[in-house]
Amino acid sequence: MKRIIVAVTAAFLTALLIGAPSAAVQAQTGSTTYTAQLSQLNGTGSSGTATVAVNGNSLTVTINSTGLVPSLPHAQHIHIGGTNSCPTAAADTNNDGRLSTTEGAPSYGPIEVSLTTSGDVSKTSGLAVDRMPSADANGAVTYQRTFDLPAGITPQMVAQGVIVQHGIDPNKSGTYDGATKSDLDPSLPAEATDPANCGKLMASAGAGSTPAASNTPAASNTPAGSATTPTTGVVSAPNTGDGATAGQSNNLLAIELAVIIGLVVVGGGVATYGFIRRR
Ligand SMILES: [Cu+2]
Repeated sequence: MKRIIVAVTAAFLTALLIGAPSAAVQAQTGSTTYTAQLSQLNGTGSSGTATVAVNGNSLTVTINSTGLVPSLPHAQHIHIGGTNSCPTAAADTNNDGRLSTTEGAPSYGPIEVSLTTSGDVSKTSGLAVDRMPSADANGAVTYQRTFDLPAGITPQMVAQGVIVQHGIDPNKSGTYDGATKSDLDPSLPAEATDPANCGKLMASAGAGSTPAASNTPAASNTPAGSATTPTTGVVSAPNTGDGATAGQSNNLLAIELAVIIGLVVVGGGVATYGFIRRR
């Protein structure tokens, strides 16, 4: 009788644990985080990191970048289309020594989401520089905003997106000037709209990816150390559904899956042991 109880208990435990991973994944599917490492275009030396957390129709975009023109606004967008990639210098098809936004379009496609600080985020706000973030006196831009996707843009499209920040100052005048006019708006100098950096959004791997953890100094990003509660990993899954800390959720998910796999192995061992003893 005792052996039967052991075997039944082990079988139940195993079944429970096998069922657990799907429950844990479901608790996480509300939010997906994408990360882009921003690299310079037009020799600006600019770099940075952008994260996009997608939660249903809502996006939370966080950008921290440096090397931009100090104290000037920088138009920034999610471009979608082309080959969904960042251009190289070879994209300067008219060989004038600078890469215009249009010349980069075969790589990153058109503007689809305008990363404004307030109001409309559709492509029609692409050059709304009065609602774009300004770099600080050191040329750093810090941006975070949560907003709903503009009409016609799906989360699947965002997953293919490329982040681009615009505004360069090759003549070091400290302002957007020069005789060359913008390919996007002839009333603006080209410097105001030429791309300064670019980064392709990539799905943040569930395995506690370092990009997601390192790029949000402004957010209250609790380090992964706090997530080391292995024995209760499955039980704690529901409280990680908070979209604002999607990177953290990914870390928790990875830990939970590791714990679940471990428990399944142990459960299987116990079941096997009970089965052998029964014979
Ligand atoms: Cu753009």
